[in-house]
Amino acid sequence: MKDLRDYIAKCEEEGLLHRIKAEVDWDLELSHIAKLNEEKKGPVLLFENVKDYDTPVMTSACTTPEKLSLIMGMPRESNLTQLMEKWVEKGKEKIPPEWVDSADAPCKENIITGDDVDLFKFPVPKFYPLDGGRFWGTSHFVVTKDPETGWVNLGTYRAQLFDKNHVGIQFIKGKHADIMLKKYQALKKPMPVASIVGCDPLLFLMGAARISAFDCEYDIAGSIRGEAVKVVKGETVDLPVPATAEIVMEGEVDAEKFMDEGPFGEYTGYYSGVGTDPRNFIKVNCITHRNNPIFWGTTVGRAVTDTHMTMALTYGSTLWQQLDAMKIPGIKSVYCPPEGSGRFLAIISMKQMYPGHADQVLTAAISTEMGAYGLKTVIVVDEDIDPWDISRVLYALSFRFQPNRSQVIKRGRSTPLDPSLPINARWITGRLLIDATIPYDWDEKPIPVVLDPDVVKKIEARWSELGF
Ligand SMILES: Cc1cc2nc3c(=O)[nH]c(=O)nc-3n(C[C@H](O)[C@H](O)[C@H](O)COP(=O)(O)O)c2cc1C
Ligand SMILES: [Mn+2]
Repeated sequence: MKDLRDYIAKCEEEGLLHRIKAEVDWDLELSHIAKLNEEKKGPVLLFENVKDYDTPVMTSACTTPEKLSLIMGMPRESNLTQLMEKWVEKGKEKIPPEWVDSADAPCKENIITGDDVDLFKFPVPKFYPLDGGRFWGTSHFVVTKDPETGWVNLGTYRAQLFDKNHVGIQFIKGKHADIMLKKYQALKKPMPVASIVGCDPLLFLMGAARISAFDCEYDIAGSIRGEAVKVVKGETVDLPVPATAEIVMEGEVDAEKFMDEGPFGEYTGYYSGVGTDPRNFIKVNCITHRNNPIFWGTTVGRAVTDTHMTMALTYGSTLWQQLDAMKIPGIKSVYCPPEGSGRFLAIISMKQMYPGHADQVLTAAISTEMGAYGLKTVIVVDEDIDPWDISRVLYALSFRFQPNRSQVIKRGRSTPLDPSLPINARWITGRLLIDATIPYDWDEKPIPVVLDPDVVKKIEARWSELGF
Protein backbone atom coordinates (compact mmCIF):
# COMPACT_ATOMS: atom_id res chain seq x y z
CA MET A 1 0.00 0.00 0.00
CA LYS A 2 1.58 3.23 -1.15
CA ASP A 3 -0.99 5.90 -0.57
CA LEU A 4 -4.47 6.84 0.56
CA ARG A 5 -5.94 5.88 -2.81
CA ASP A 6 -4.63 2.31 -2.46
CA TYR A 7 -6.26 2.15 0.96
CA ILE A 8 -9.59 3.43 -0.33
CA ALA A 9 -9.48 0.90 -3.19
CA LYS A 10 -8.62 -1.92 -0.78
CA CYS A 11 -11.49 -0.95 1.55
CA GLU A 12 -13.87 -0.83 -1.39
CA GLU A 13 -12.75 -4.31 -2.49
CA GLU A 14 -13.30 -5.63 1.04
CA GLY A 15 -16.74 -4.02 1.39
CA LEU A 16 -15.46 -1.64 4.04
CA LEU A 17 -16.04 1.65 2.20
CA HIS A 18 -19.15 3.77 2.05
CA ARG A 19 -19.33 6.67 -0.41
CA ILE A 20 -21.66 9.49 0.62
CA LYS A 21 -22.93 11.25 -2.47
CA ALA A 22 -25.53 13.47 -0.81
CA GLU A 23 -24.39 16.99 0.06
CA VAL A 24 -23.00 17.24 3.59
CA ASP A 25 -21.94 20.39 5.44
CA TRP A 26 -18.31 20.56 6.64
CA ASP A 27 -19.69 22.56 9.59
CA LEU A 28 -20.59 19.87 12.20
CA GLU A 29 -22.71 17.71 9.89
CA LEU A 30 -19.80 15.79 8.35
CA SER A 31 -18.10 15.10 11.69
CA HIS A 32 -21.37 14.08 13.33
CA ILE A 33 -22.11 11.56 10.59
CA ALA A 34 -18.59 10.22 10.98
CA LYS A 35 -18.87 10.08 14.79
CA LEU A 36 -22.20 8.18 14.76
CA ASN A 37 -20.79 5.87 12.11
CA GLU A 38 -17.68 5.24 14.22
CA GLU A 39 -19.76 4.51 17.32
CA LYS A 40 -21.52 1.82 15.26
CA LYS A 41 -18.14 0.53 14.08
CA GLY A 42 -19.22 1.37 10.54
CA PRO A 43 -17.20 1.52 7.33
CA VAL A 44 -14.61 4.00 6.11
CA LEU A 45 -16.53 7.03 4.82
CA LEU A 46 -15.76 9.05 1.72
CA PHE A 47 -17.80 12.26 1.63
CA GLU A 48 -17.86 13.05 -2.08
CA ASN A 49 -20.11 16.10 -1.96
CA VAL A 50 -19.00 18.49 0.76
CA LYS A 51 -20.92 21.77 0.80
CA ASP A 52 -18.97 24.59 -0.92
CA TYR A 53 -16.16 22.23 -2.03
CA ASP A 54 -15.08 19.85 -4.79
CA THR A 55 -12.56 18.04 -2.61
CA PRO A 56 -13.82 14.83 -0.97
CA VAL A 57 -13.18 14.06 2.70
CA MET A 58 -12.36 10.65 4.12
CA THR A 59 -13.10 9.72 7.75
CA SER A 60 -13.38 6.67 9.98
CA ALA A 61 -10.33 4.97 8.52
CA CYS A 62 -9.10 3.19 11.65
CA THR A 63 -12.22 2.40 13.69
CA THR A 64 -12.10 -1.39 13.81
CA PRO A 65 -9.45 -4.11 14.05
CA GLU A 66 -10.46 -5.10 10.49
CA LYS A 67 -9.49 -1.70 9.10
CA LEU A 68 -6.31 -1.61 11.15
CA SER A 69 -5.47 -5.10 9.83
CA LEU A 70 -5.73 -3.86 6.25
CA ILE A 71 -3.46 -0.95 7.11
CA MET A 72 -0.94 -3.25 8.80
CA GLY A 73 -1.02 -5.77 5.93
CA MET A 74 -2.38 -8.49 8.25
CA PRO A 75 -5.24 -11.00 7.80
CA ARG A 76 -8.56 -9.21 8.10
CA GLU A 77 -9.68 -11.16 11.18
CA SER A 78 -6.60 -10.24 13.28
CA ASN A 79 -7.32 -8.79 16.70
CA LEU A 80 -5.59 -5.77 18.22
CA THR A 81 -3.14 -7.88 20.22
CA GLN A 82 -2.06 -9.73 17.07
CA LEU A 83 -1.53 -6.41 15.28
CA MET A 84 0.50 -5.20 18.24
CA GLU A 85 2.58 -8.36 18.08
CA LYS A 86 3.51 -7.55 14.47
CA TRP A 87 4.23 -3.94 15.39
CA VAL A 88 6.54 -5.07 18.22
CA GLU A 89 8.31 -7.57 15.97
CA LYS A 90 8.80 -5.28 12.96
CA GLY A 91 9.57 -2.29 15.16
CA LYS A 92 12.93 -3.85 15.92
CA GLU A 93 14.09 -3.26 12.36
CA LYS A 94 14.37 -0.14 10.27
CA ILE A 95 14.08 0.53 6.57
CA PRO A 96 14.98 4.18 5.89
CA PRO A 97 12.92 6.12 3.36
CA GLU A 98 13.97 6.36 -0.26
CA TRP A 99 14.30 9.76 -1.97
CA VAL A 100 12.60 10.34 -5.30
CA ASP A 101 12.71 13.33 -7.66
CA SER A 102 9.93 15.87 -7.72
CA ALA A 103 9.03 14.71 -11.22
CA ASP A 104 8.15 11.29 -9.76
CA ALA A 105 6.21 12.70 -6.82
CA PRO A 106 2.44 13.12 -7.36
CA CYS A 107 2.28 15.44 -4.33
CA LYS A 108 4.01 18.05 -6.54
CA GLU A 109 1.30 18.06 -9.21
CA ASN A 110 0.12 21.43 -7.87
CA ILE A 111 2.35 23.93 -6.10
CA ILE A 112 0.89 27.01 -4.43
CA THR A 113 3.14 29.57 -2.79
CA GLY A 114 3.12 33.06 -1.27
CA ASP A 115 -0.10 35.05 -1.42
CA ASP A 116 -1.88 32.29 -3.35
CA VAL A 117 -1.83 30.05 -0.29
CA ASP A 118 -5.39 29.79 0.97
CA LEU A 119 -6.26 27.03 3.40
CA PHE A 120 -9.96 27.83 3.01
CA LYS A 121 -9.76 26.16 -0.41
CA PHE A 122 -9.85 22.83 1.44
CA PRO A 123 -12.95 21.33 3.13
CA VAL A 124 -11.58 21.59 6.66
CA PRO A 125 -14.27 20.27 9.05
CA LYS A 126 -15.57 21.79 12.25
CA PHE A 127 -16.09 18.82 14.56
CA TYR A 128 -18.02 19.77 17.74
CA PRO A 129 -20.18 22.77 18.69
CA LEU A 130 -17.84 24.03 21.45
CA ASP A 131 -14.68 23.66 19.35
CA GLY A 132 -12.76 26.88 18.81
CA GLY A 133 -12.97 26.56 15.02
CA ARG A 134 -12.20 24.26 12.12
CA PHE A 135 -9.38 21.73 12.50
CA TRP A 136 -7.01 21.24 9.58
CA GLY A 137 -5.00 18.60 11.34
CA THR A 138 -6.59 15.57 12.96
CA SER A 139 -5.63 12.60 10.76
CA HIS A 140 -2.45 14.33 9.72
CA PHE A 141 1.13 14.34 10.91
CA VAL A 142 3.81 16.97 11.19
CA VAL A 143 7.33 16.38 9.88
CA THR A 144 10.18 18.15 11.68
CA LYS A 145 13.96 17.80 11.83
CA ASP A 146 16.33 18.13 14.77
CA PRO A 147 18.66 21.05 13.95
CA GLU A 148 21.59 19.37 15.75
CA THR A 149 21.41 15.74 14.68
CA GLY A 150 19.21 15.72 11.57
CA TRP A 151 16.79 13.24 13.23
CA VAL A 152 13.47 13.43 11.34
CA ASN A 153 10.27 13.06 13.37
CA LEU A 154 6.63 12.45 12.44
CA GLY A 155 4.07 13.46 15.04
CA THR A 156 0.31 13.94 15.03
CA TYR A 157 -0.48 17.20 16.82
CA ARG A 158 -3.86 18.83 16.29
CA ALA A 159 -3.86 21.88 14.04
CA GLN A 160 -6.57 24.54 14.11
CA LEU A 161 -7.32 26.63 11.05
CA PHE A 162 -6.82 30.31 12.02
CA ASP A 163 -6.83 32.11 8.68
CA LYS A 164 -5.81 31.57 5.07
CA ASN A 165 -2.16 30.93 5.95
CA HIS A 166 -1.94 30.24 9.69
CA VAL A 167 -2.83 27.14 11.69
CA GLY A 168 -2.48 26.61 15.43
CA ILE A 169 -0.33 23.72 16.55
CA GLN A 170 -0.33 22.01 19.92
CA PHE A 171 3.00 20.39 20.78
CA ILE A 172 2.47 19.09 24.32
CA LYS A 173 5.62 19.54 26.45
CA GLY A 174 8.17 16.79 25.88
CA LYS A 175 6.70 15.60 22.59
CA HIS A 176 9.38 15.24 19.94
CA ALA A 177 8.43 18.33 17.92
CA ASP A 178 8.44 20.31 21.18
CA ILE A 179 11.95 19.11 22.00
CA MET A 180 13.08 20.17 18.51
CA LEU A 181 11.28 23.51 18.70
CA LYS A 182 13.23 24.40 21.86
CA LYS A 183 16.48 23.79 19.97
CA TYR A 184 15.42 26.10 17.13
CA GLN A 185 14.47 28.67 19.76
CA ALA A 186 17.98 28.51 21.23
CA LEU A 187 19.36 29.04 17.72
CA LYS A 188 16.92 31.97 17.29
CA LYS A 189 15.47 30.36 14.16
CA PRO A 190 11.93 29.37 13.25
CA MET A 191 11.35 25.61 12.93
CA PRO A 192 10.51 24.40 9.42
CA VAL A 193 7.55 22.01 9.39
CA ALA A 194 5.40 20.10 6.93
CA SER A 195 1.87 18.89 7.69
CA ILE A 196 0.78 15.85 5.69
CA VAL A 197 -2.92 15.26 5.04
CA GLY A 198 -3.72 12.04 3.19
CA CYS A 199 -1.10 9.32 2.74
CA ASP A 200 -0.52 5.62 3.31
CA PRO A 201 -2.54 5.39 6.55
CA LEU A 202 0.32 3.50 8.19
CA LEU A 203 2.19 6.82 8.23
CA PHE A 204 -0.65 8.44 10.17
CA LEU A 205 -0.45 5.57 12.68
CA MET A 206 3.27 6.33 12.90
CA GLY A 207 2.54 10.00 13.58
CA ALA A 208 0.26 8.98 16.43
CA ALA A 209 2.72 6.39 17.79
CA ARG A 210 5.08 6.94 20.69
CA ILE A 211 8.17 5.77 18.80
CA SER A 212 11.31 6.43 20.92
CA ALA A 213 13.09 9.75 20.66
CA PHE A 214 15.84 9.83 17.99
CA ASP A 215 14.09 7.11 15.97
CA CYS A 216 12.47 8.16 12.72
CA GLU A 217 8.90 6.97 12.22
CA TYR A 218 9.51 6.61 8.43
CA ASP A 219 12.10 3.89 9.16
CA ILE A 220 9.67 1.85 11.25
CA ALA A 221 6.89 2.28 8.66
CA GLY A 222 9.36 0.92 6.09
CA SER A 223 9.99 -2.11 8.28
CA ILE A 224 6.29 -2.87 8.81
CA ARG A 225 5.61 -2.46 5.06
CA GLY A 226 8.77 -4.37 4.14
CA GLU A 227 9.54 -1.59 1.69
CA ALA A 228 11.03 1.92 1.99
CA VAL A 229 8.62 4.86 2.14
CA LYS A 230 9.16 7.07 -0.93
CA VAL A 231 9.84 10.66 0.06
CA VAL A 232 10.56 13.89 -1.77
CA LYS A 233 12.04 17.15 -0.52
CA GLY A 234 9.60 19.92 0.41
CA GLU A 235 9.48 22.97 -1.89
CA THR A 236 10.29 25.54 0.78
CA VAL A 237 11.46 23.30 3.64
CA ASP A 238 14.34 20.84 3.72
CA LEU A 239 12.17 17.99 4.98
CA PRO A 240 11.25 14.59 3.52
CA VAL A 241 7.53 14.38 2.73
CA PRO A 242 5.71 11.31 1.32
CA ALA A 243 5.87 11.50 -2.48
CA THR A 244 2.28 10.28 -2.83
CA ALA A 245 0.77 12.53 -0.13
CA GLU A 246 -2.56 14.09 -1.05
CA ILE A 247 -1.80 17.48 0.51
CA VAL A 248 1.44 18.85 1.95
CA MET A 249 1.39 22.09 3.91
CA GLU A 250 4.82 23.66 4.38
CA GLY A 251 5.62 26.40 6.84
CA GLU A 252 7.44 27.45 9.96
CA VAL A 253 6.83 27.70 13.69
CA ASP A 254 8.35 30.51 15.76
CA ALA A 255 8.74 29.25 19.35
CA GLU A 256 8.19 32.73 20.72
CA LYS A 257 4.97 33.57 18.91
CA PHE A 258 1.51 32.55 20.11
CA MET A 259 -2.14 32.87 19.11
CA ASP A 260 -5.28 31.84 20.97
CA GLU A 261 -6.03 28.21 20.14
CA GLY A 262 -8.74 25.67 20.96
CA PRO A 263 -10.71 24.38 22.55
CA PHE A 264 -11.06 21.01 20.84
CA GLY A 265 -13.20 17.99 21.77
CA GLU A 266 -10.52 15.62 23.06
CA TYR A 267 -10.30 11.83 22.99
CA THR A 268 -11.14 11.77 26.69
CA GLY A 269 -14.64 12.89 25.72
CA TYR A 270 -14.06 16.25 27.41
CA TYR A 271 -12.41 19.56 26.68
CA SER A 272 -8.93 19.75 28.17
CA GLY A 273 -9.42 23.11 29.84
CA VAL A 274 -11.66 26.13 29.78
CA GLY A 275 -11.76 28.21 26.60
CA THR A 276 -8.71 29.04 24.51
CA ASP A 277 -5.01 28.87 25.35
CA PRO A 278 -2.08 30.69 23.77
CA ARG A 279 -0.25 28.27 21.50
CA ASN A 280 2.35 28.21 18.78
CA PHE A 281 1.21 28.28 15.19
CA ILE A 282 2.41 27.41 11.72
CA LYS A 283 2.87 30.24 9.24
CA VAL A 284 2.12 28.51 5.96
CA ASN A 285 4.37 29.40 3.03
CA CYS A 286 3.48 26.73 0.51
CA ILE A 287 0.96 24.03 -0.26
CA THR A 288 1.52 21.23 -2.70
CA HIS A 289 -1.17 18.73 -3.60
CA ARG A 290 -2.10 15.96 -5.98
CA ASN A 291 -4.64 16.51 -8.70
CA ASN A 292 -8.12 16.00 -7.23
CA PRO A 293 -6.76 15.69 -3.70
CA ILE A 294 -8.60 13.85 -0.92
CA PHE A 295 -8.80 15.46 2.52
CA TRP A 296 -8.66 13.20 5.58
CA GLY A 297 -9.97 13.80 9.12
CA THR A 298 -10.91 11.92 12.26
CA THR A 299 -13.49 12.74 14.89
CA VAL A 300 -11.54 12.33 18.17
CA GLY A 301 -14.20 13.08 20.91
CA ARG A 302 -15.56 10.48 23.31
CA ALA A 303 -14.58 6.80 23.04
CA VAL A 304 -14.64 4.65 21.00
CA THR A 305 -13.68 6.25 17.68
CA ASP A 306 -10.94 6.06 15.14
CA THR A 307 -8.58 7.88 17.46
CA HIS A 308 -9.06 5.44 20.33
CA MET A 309 -8.46 2.46 18.08
CA THR A 310 -5.37 4.14 16.64
CA MET A 311 -4.01 4.84 20.10
CA ALA A 312 -4.87 1.37 21.41
CA LEU A 313 -2.71 -0.05 18.63
CA THR A 314 0.16 2.42 18.66
CA TYR A 315 0.43 3.22 22.38
CA GLY A 316 -0.19 -0.41 23.36
CA SER A 317 2.52 -1.59 20.96
CA THR A 318 4.95 0.94 22.37
CA LEU A 319 4.33 -0.22 25.93
CA TRP A 320 4.86 -3.82 24.85
CA GLN A 321 8.06 -2.90 22.96
CA GLN A 322 9.46 -1.08 25.94
CA LEU A 323 8.69 -3.99 28.28
CA ASP A 324 10.40 -6.24 25.73
CA ALA A 325 13.44 -3.98 25.74
CA MET A 326 13.68 -4.42 29.52
CA LYS A 327 14.22 -8.14 28.85
CA ILE A 328 11.74 -9.26 31.48
CA PRO A 329 10.97 -12.92 30.78
CA GLY A 330 7.48 -14.38 30.60
CA ILE A 331 5.47 -11.52 29.10
CA LYS A 332 2.90 -13.20 26.89
CA SER A 333 0.83 -10.31 25.60
CA VAL A 334 -0.28 -6.78 26.29
CA TYR A 335 -3.63 -5.09 25.70
CA CYS A 336 -4.42 -1.44 26.24
CA PRO A 337 -8.19 -1.19 25.68
CA PRO A 338 -9.48 1.40 23.20
CA GLU A 339 -12.06 2.36 25.84
CA GLY A 340 -9.10 3.78 27.79
CA SER A 341 -7.66 5.23 24.60
CA GLY A 342 -4.78 2.78 24.78
CA ARG A 343 -3.10 4.73 27.52
CA PHE A 344 -5.02 4.92 30.82
CA LEU A 345 -5.41 1.18 31.38
CA ALA A 346 -3.06 -1.69 30.51
CA ILE A 347 -3.63 -5.42 30.95
CA ILE A 348 -0.62 -7.71 30.75
CA SER A 349 -0.70 -11.48 30.54
CA MET A 350 2.40 -13.28 31.82
CA LYS A 351 3.85 -16.65 32.73
CA GLN A 352 5.17 -16.31 36.27
CA MET A 353 8.63 -17.82 36.62
CA TYR A 354 9.84 -16.73 40.08
CA PRO A 355 8.51 -15.10 43.26
CA GLY A 356 7.78 -11.42 42.83
CA HIS A 357 7.72 -11.72 39.02
CA ALA A 358 4.21 -10.24 38.73
CA ASP A 359 5.23 -7.29 40.95
CA GLN A 360 8.22 -6.71 38.70
CA VAL A 361 6.00 -6.56 35.61
CA LEU A 362 3.63 -4.11 37.30
CA THR A 363 6.34 -1.70 38.37
CA ALA A 364 8.15 -2.13 35.04
CA ALA A 365 5.03 -1.11 33.12
CA ILE A 366 4.84 2.24 34.89
CA SER A 367 8.60 2.74 34.56
CA THR A 368 8.64 2.52 30.77
CA GLU A 369 8.67 5.82 28.87
CA MET A 370 5.14 5.01 27.72
CA GLY A 371 3.78 3.95 31.11
CA ALA A 372 5.44 6.75 33.03
CA TYR A 373 3.18 9.25 31.30
CA GLY A 374 -0.52 8.98 31.98
CA LEU A 375 -0.97 5.26 32.60
CA LYS A 376 -3.26 4.95 35.64
CA THR A 377 -4.20 1.29 36.06
CA VAL A 378 -2.12 -1.79 35.28
CA ILE A 379 -3.51 -5.29 35.70
CA VAL A 380 -1.39 -8.42 35.40
CA VAL A 381 -3.05 -11.75 34.74
CA ASP A 382 -1.72 -15.28 34.38
CA GLU A 383 -0.85 -16.74 31.01
CA ASP A 384 -4.13 -18.70 30.77
CA ILE A 385 -5.96 -15.38 30.34
CA ASP A 386 -5.88 -13.36 27.13
CA PRO A 387 -5.67 -9.70 28.11
CA TRP A 388 -8.13 -8.68 25.38
CA ASP A 389 -10.70 -11.19 26.61
CA ILE A 390 -12.37 -8.83 29.09
CA SER A 391 -14.72 -11.42 30.57
CA ARG A 392 -11.68 -13.56 31.48
CA VAL A 393 -9.96 -10.48 32.90
CA LEU A 394 -13.03 -9.84 35.06
CA TYR A 395 -12.85 -13.48 36.13
CA ALA A 396 -9.25 -12.97 37.29
CA LEU A 397 -10.21 -9.75 39.05
CA SER A 398 -12.98 -11.61 40.85
CA PHE A 399 -11.27 -14.87 41.80
CA ARG A 400 -7.52 -14.22 41.86
CA PHE A 401 -7.14 -10.59 42.86
CA GLN A 402 -7.03 -9.91 46.61
CA PRO A 403 -7.19 -6.22 47.61
CA ASN A 404 -5.47 -6.90 50.95
CA ARG A 405 -2.42 -8.21 49.21
CA SER A 406 -2.21 -7.35 45.60
CA GLN A 407 -2.84 -3.70 44.90
CA VAL A 408 -0.46 -0.77 45.23
CA ILE A 409 -0.95 2.92 44.58
CA LYS A 410 1.91 5.05 43.29
CA ARG A 411 2.16 8.59 42.01
CA GLY A 412 3.57 9.80 38.72
CA ARG A 413 3.31 12.06 35.69
CA SER A 414 -0.18 12.69 34.36
CA THR A 415 -1.40 13.76 30.98
CA PRO A 416 -2.90 17.26 31.16
CA LEU A 417 -5.94 15.85 29.35
CA ASP A 418 -7.09 13.55 32.18
CA PRO A 419 -10.59 14.75 33.11
CA SER A 420 -10.53 12.75 36.37
CA LEU A 421 -8.20 15.42 37.79
CA PRO A 422 -9.14 19.07 38.49
CA ILE A 423 -8.42 21.27 35.47
CA ASN A 424 -5.67 23.17 37.29
CA ALA A 425 -3.93 20.19 38.87
CA ARG A 426 -3.23 17.70 36.15
CA TRP A 427 0.53 17.19 36.41
CA ILE A 428 0.48 14.36 38.94
CA THR A 429 -1.72 11.27 38.86
CA GLY A 430 -2.17 8.16 40.98
CA ARG A 431 -1.29 4.76 39.54
CA LEU A 432 -3.06 1.61 40.61
CA LEU A 433 -1.15 -1.65 40.18
CA ILE A 434 -3.33 -4.74 40.38
CA ASP A 435 -1.93 -8.23 40.62
CA ALA A 436 -4.70 -10.55 39.46
CA THR A 437 -2.48 -13.64 39.30
CA ILE A 438 -2.31 -16.66 41.58
CA PRO A 439 0.79 -15.98 43.73
CA TYR A 440 3.77 -17.91 42.39
CA ASP A 441 5.18 -18.41 45.85
CA TRP A 442 2.17 -20.19 47.33
CA ASP A 443 2.98 -23.80 48.14
CA GLU A 444 -0.67 -24.68 48.06
CA LYS A 445 -2.50 -23.19 45.13
CA PRO A 446 -6.28 -23.26 44.75
CA ILE A 447 -7.36 -26.53 43.16
CA PRO A 448 -9.17 -25.84 39.90
CA VAL A 449 -12.44 -27.57 39.10
CA VAL A 450 -11.87 -29.56 35.92
CA LEU A 451 -14.05 -31.88 33.92
CA ASP A 452 -13.15 -35.49 33.36
CA PRO A 453 -11.67 -35.52 29.84
CA ASP A 454 -12.91 -39.04 29.04
CA VAL A 455 -16.47 -38.16 30.00
CA VAL A 456 -16.23 -34.97 27.93
CA LYS A 457 -15.10 -36.97 24.91
CA LYS A 458 -17.98 -39.39 25.26
CA ILE A 459 -20.50 -36.60 25.62
CA GLU A 460 -19.14 -34.84 22.56
CA ALA A 461 -19.75 -38.00 20.56
CA ARG A 462 -23.36 -38.08 21.85
CA TRP A 463 -24.00 -34.35 21.48
CA SER A 464 -26.61 -34.55 18.70
CA GLU A 465 -28.20 -37.60 20.28
CA LEU A 466 -28.76 -35.41 23.35
CA GLY A 467 -30.91 -33.18 21.21
CA PHE A 468 -28.61 -30.13 21.00
C1 LIG B 1 -6.04 12.56 16.31
C2 LIG B 1 -4.90 12.79 17.25
C3 LIG B 1 -4.65 14.06 17.76
C4 LIG B 1 -3.58 14.30 18.60
N1 LIG B 1 -3.34 15.57 19.04
C5 LIG B 1 -2.22 15.83 19.76
C6 LIG B 1 -1.90 17.18 20.10
O1 LIG B 1 -2.63 18.13 19.78
N2 LIG B 1 -0.76 17.41 20.78
C7 LIG B 1 0.08 16.39 21.16
O2 LIG B 1 1.12 16.65 21.74
N3 LIG B 1 -0.23 15.09 20.87
C8 LIG B 1 -1.36 14.80 20.17
N4 LIG B 1 -1.65 13.50 19.84
C9 LIG B 1 -0.80 12.41 20.35
C10 LIG B 1 0.52 12.33 19.57
O3 LIG B 1 0.25 12.11 18.21
C11 LIG B 1 1.42 11.21 20.07
O4 LIG B 1 1.75 11.46 21.43
C12 LIG B 1 2.71 11.04 19.29
O5 LIG B 1 3.53 10.17 20.03
C13 LIG B 1 3.46 12.33 19.06
O6 LIG B 1 4.62 12.08 18.28
P1 LIG B 1 6.08 12.15 18.92
O7 LIG B 1 6.16 10.99 19.90
O8 LIG B 1 7.00 11.94 17.77
O9 LIG B 1 6.21 13.46 19.59
C14 LIG B 1 -2.73 13.23 18.99
C15 LIG B 1 -2.98 11.95 18.50
C16 LIG B 1 -4.05 11.71 17.64
C17 LIG B 1 -4.30 10.33 17.11
MN1 LIG C 1 8.68 10.65 17.46
